[in-house]
Amino acid sequence: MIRVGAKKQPNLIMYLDIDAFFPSVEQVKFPHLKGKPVVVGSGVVASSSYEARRYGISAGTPISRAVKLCPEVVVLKGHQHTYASFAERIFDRCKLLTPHVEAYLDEIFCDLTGTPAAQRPTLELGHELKQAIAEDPGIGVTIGFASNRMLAKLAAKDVKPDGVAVVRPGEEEAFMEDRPIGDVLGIGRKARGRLEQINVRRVRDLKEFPLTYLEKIFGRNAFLIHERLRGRDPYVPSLTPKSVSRETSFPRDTIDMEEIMVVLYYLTERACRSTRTLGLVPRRVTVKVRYGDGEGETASGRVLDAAVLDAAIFGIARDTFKRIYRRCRLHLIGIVLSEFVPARDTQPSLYPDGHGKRLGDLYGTLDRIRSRFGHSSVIAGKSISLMRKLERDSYGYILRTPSLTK
Ligand code: DCP
Ligand code: CA
Repeated sequence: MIRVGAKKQPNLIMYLDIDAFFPSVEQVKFPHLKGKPVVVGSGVVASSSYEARRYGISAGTPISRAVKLCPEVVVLKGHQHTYASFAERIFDRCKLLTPHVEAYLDEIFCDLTGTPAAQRPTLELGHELKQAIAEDPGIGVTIGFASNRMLAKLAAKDVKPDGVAVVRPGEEEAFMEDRPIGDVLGIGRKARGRLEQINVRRVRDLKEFPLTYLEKIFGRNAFLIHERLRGRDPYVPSLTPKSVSRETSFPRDTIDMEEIMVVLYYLTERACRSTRTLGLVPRRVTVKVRYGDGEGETASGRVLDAAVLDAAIFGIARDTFKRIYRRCRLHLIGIVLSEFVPARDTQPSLYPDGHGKRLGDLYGTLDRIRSRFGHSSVIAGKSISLMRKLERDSYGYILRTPSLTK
């Protein structure tokens, strides 16, 4: 339907990046480290707290040099899985605003175009989200808003750490004008070096050149670069993930079927919750196993019905697992949900007479409780024995390997 006179809402992308990611998590877990110089890494610094940065310590600094620069620096080895579960909690908050997100390690792009959030004053929205994350899980983040991904990220970069920034519609070109050419997405170190040799350092300098010249340097990316120099970014990748997976290794390789099933159920719950938050329904369930001898296998099953419910997905995962399991010591198990369709396009026909709707409401409520209080705030009967077997903290069971949304 074309609505005459209806004004198209401008695109709104939010970018969020966790400040000093690894050390910030350590400072939440060990409050006595708050305000202290902390680095995480072995050999070299992977991530440095802002307190340590004041001594000139940054990512890539050898630990030995960091200790010389600041003898009282606290050096930690790091816990990948703990960091991943913190990031997941922060990203879950973002996913309440939109299902269209793309996350990497400690940063997330959220497409808010057309959502209720986009109707709110942008800065207010950013500060509110930041405040919520500062309270729980207690970490500083920086947020940028703009009409495209490149600008949202650059806006955040300018106000790091602990900032919120907006590039308003119409201000895009001016925002880029004075920036170094290295800020333009797609201009790498090599091209930058070449351009700097001919004294082209700022976006305004490179804008002087015609597209045919840009083609000599950037080949088929020339048009993209031409647009980005003007603050436009025509490249819009799909922000809907292709798959959501959760996997974990066992504390000890196991053949205990009960333990394996409990872990698979738990992983299923985590993956299902994540896809529900995204407003998606999977059409394929893949199970991945790796044995103690390093051999592995994957197999998948199709979801025939609108299986939005954990139990239905688990049934498929369990059957798939049983088909491939070799009855020897299992080292790792994982579940991958894929071939998504939007939840609103499906009818929950699994349970007639309103039963499906009631179950759907129940899962919605569970998801909301868990995104506020951590996954383990509500434990399904099947998962209870897991509490004794897996490492756990108030941030949910900690998966021994990180989870992925791709
Ligand atoms: N990281 C790493 N090795 C690198 C770079 C980064 O292991 N060479 C990890 C550690 C960081 C995380 O990635 O905590 C995120 O990288 P960022 O560049 O976002 O750095 P920080 O989050 O530490 O700091 P900032 O506050 O600048 O975002
Ligand atoms: Ca970061």
